Amino acid sequence: MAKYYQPEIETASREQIKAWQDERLVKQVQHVWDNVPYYRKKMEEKGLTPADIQGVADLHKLPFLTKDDLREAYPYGLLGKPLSECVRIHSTSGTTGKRVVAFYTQADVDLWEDCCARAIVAVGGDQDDVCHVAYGYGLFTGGAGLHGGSHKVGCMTLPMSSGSTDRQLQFMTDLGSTILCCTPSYAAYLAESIHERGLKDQIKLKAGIFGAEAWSQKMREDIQNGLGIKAYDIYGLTEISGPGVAYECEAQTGMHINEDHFIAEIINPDTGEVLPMGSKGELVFTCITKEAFPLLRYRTRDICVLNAEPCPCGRTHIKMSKPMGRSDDMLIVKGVNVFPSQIEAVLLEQGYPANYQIIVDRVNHSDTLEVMVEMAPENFSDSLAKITSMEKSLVDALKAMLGIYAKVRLVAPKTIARSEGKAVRIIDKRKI
Ligand code: DLL
Repeated sequence: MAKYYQPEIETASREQIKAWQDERLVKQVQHVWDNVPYYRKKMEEKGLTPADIQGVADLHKLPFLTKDDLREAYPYGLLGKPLSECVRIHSTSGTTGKRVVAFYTQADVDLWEDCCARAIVAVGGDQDDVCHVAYGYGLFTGGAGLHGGSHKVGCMTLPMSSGSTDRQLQFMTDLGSTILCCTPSYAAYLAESIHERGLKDQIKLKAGIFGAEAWSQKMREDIQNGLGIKAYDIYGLTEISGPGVAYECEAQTGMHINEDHFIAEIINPDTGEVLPMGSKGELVFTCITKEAFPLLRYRTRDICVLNAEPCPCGRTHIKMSKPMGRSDDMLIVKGVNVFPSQIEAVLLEQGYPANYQIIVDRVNHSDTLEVMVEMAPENFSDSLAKITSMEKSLVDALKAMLGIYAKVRLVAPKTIARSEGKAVRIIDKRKI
């Protein structure tokens, strides 16, 4: 028997969901028009006023927002409420000086936590569960989102954050964690560590809520077998709240989008044209209830497919597939967003030429990042000591920029093959 956190919402009729979306969109457009001059200007440039948006059927008229807009408007340009009414920020792993910073009022935090609570209940969670949150806490939304959702459901919440595997396993066994929330790659690593230490009999986990990075069906099977659990997907992005924008139910066939808060569209990433249900394209979200960071038609750059078929679980909200890739060059490495431009900025700043390759792989379910870079002819050296010291300072500079370790391999000038067309900067060997 399926459980729902907010049954009247999660199983509402399609007519009801449409009525909510129509009404909330109209209100939200007025809110943005009145309070976000940056977006008002974009609407004016298209000759639009709030009167042009009478419901979801008019959504396509509104201008898009992109990550570039967020950077241009950084930090307060898209704020929809006075700072005195905001209670929290979260941020994505950044680019040079300009991270994406998202703001929340208390109502925004509440609705986000409701979304995460729905995700926890959808995997069978209730007040008797011990919810082990091993997503990072801090600016990243993973820890805070699932933590808040777990509280709302009434689970015993273990705010573990990421890392310190020994401590994770100790609490997991001593306190009997039943639901694990972390990135799929960390779940796979925990499964291996449990196996190596012969702890499987002492683990009480029954379900896991894994997201923030791409993972395959094969990885799902490995985690399910390794931990003896059911592994569920969860999707979200900082700009739209964080985790819980969409979540999987017991059917494990795509993630229900919380359509009472977010309207999803699929567009052709090249033309911006809205595509019919079932087409593959770029996912675009419009927030219809958020106050402080009310993004309209935000281009996620995630490529996926929407599905409006009825779900056996009884939830009526449409589902999105796993993201199948990106329409930009952002890489997600160990759950951290990495743009090649960030790496290039560090290399140039340190006096290297822009001849480099970024090699991403997944070894034992964990991502690795390597940057192969040519030394400038004037800095070329074949002294091992000098190369090691140069590599170390690049590793440190990259860590400061990206927040994660990247292995650096310095090579002699002209080693990296030149391309006649677009330079091949990224080699992603992960099979996902
Ligand atoms: O990753 C929020 C999150 C935290 C989601 C914990 C799920 C669990 P950002 O750091 O802003 O936010 O990164 C957002 O991560 O645009 C996708 O490309 C990717 N992503 C998120 N969830 C999934 C998923 C968080 N389930 C970006 N599968 C998004 C594949 C995902 N990619």
